[in-house]
Amino acid sequence: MFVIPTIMTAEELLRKAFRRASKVQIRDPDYRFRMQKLNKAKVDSFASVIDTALERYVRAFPSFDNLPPFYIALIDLLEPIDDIKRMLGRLEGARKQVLSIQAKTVRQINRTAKPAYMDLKRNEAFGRISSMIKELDEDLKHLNVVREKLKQLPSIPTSHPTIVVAGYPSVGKSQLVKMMSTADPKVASYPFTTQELTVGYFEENRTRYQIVDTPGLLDRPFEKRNNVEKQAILALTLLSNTCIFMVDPTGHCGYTIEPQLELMESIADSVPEMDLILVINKSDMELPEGVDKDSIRRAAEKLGDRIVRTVEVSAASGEGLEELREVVMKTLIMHEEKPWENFG
Ligand SMILES: Nc1nc2c(ncn2[C@@H]2O[C@H](COP(=O)(O)OP(=O)(O)OP(=O)(O)O)[C@@H](O)[C@H]2O)c(=O)[nH]1
Ligand SMILES: [Mg+2]
Repeated sequence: MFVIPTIMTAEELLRKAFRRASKVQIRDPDYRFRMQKLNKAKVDSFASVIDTALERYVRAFPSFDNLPPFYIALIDLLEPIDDIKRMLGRLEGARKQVLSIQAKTVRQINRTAKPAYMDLKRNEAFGRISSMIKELDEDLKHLNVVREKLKQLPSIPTSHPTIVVAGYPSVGKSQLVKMMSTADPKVASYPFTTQELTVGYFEENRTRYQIVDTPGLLDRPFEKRNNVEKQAILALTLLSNTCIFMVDPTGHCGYTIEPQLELMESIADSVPEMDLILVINKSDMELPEGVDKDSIRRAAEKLGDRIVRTVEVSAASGEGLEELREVVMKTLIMHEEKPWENFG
């Protein structure tokens, strides 16, 4: 998602600048002019290595104020954005100071006829710039760590109507995303789960709809989550307004229906921004004794209008998926909040 070049440490950066400055050569038969040109050129090349590197680093980071809220929320979890901004601000400040030391030193060298004074001024400039860069070392190292973290961010478009899929393990979430997608689902990393998010797409009336499978995120009661996980889940609400909550009433997933319905309530309570579509999966299979679909529907009715619809499907055979697709599109479009319209 965010491609940022490797950030050199202060020592590496200075070594590069000194190496570049030491290679400068000037031809001029006049000794004084030669020394003048040589010293100016060395200062210029030294400063320019640092100027270029620092400018490149600052520019490579995203401009945080223009990012979609989904990414702002995720980045903020990985590393407080205010801290990143402060570090980048110090890099930018140092860069400007380097340029002003450079300009001042060149003027001083221009104004003197004494080669010894030129050397002195050049060395002074090198010294001042070096100590400034050394002071930046901690920021440079830290930004390199931030860079690694930003690399883990998922690349999920924020401009398509989006629905997320929740439910206990093995209820058939991935199967559903696969069956509902017309194109090959994409895989995106999500820094807060060991698994990767699968993102599927289908198109209707020239609109591209996005379905996000959330393994390891929305498959346990919200209350049992640590803070970072909670925030990571809430970030999904900045992408979507509706969640497919899938249950498997057959027990083949390894869980009875009761804890599954409790999880649904827990998500409805803890994530008030999200409406839910209850999907009862594996309609091609027998129900165990004592379980019937009407009682599941009744449990859903307890949640009132937070459950916009209940649909029975078989993600394996495809039964009910046409209806589900219609429900998904309508729900996304009718919802007041449309996160994907805020940012292109
Ligand atoms: N008979 C039947 N099997 C299904 C159906 N949907 C999914 N399955 C099977 O159920 C198992 C679990 O399906 P997955 O799609 O991997 O479930 P999941 O919810 O993504 O599981 P996790 O990623 O572990 O959370 C697989 O063996 C699927 O083939 C269905 O409608 N009918
Ligand atoms: Mg899965």
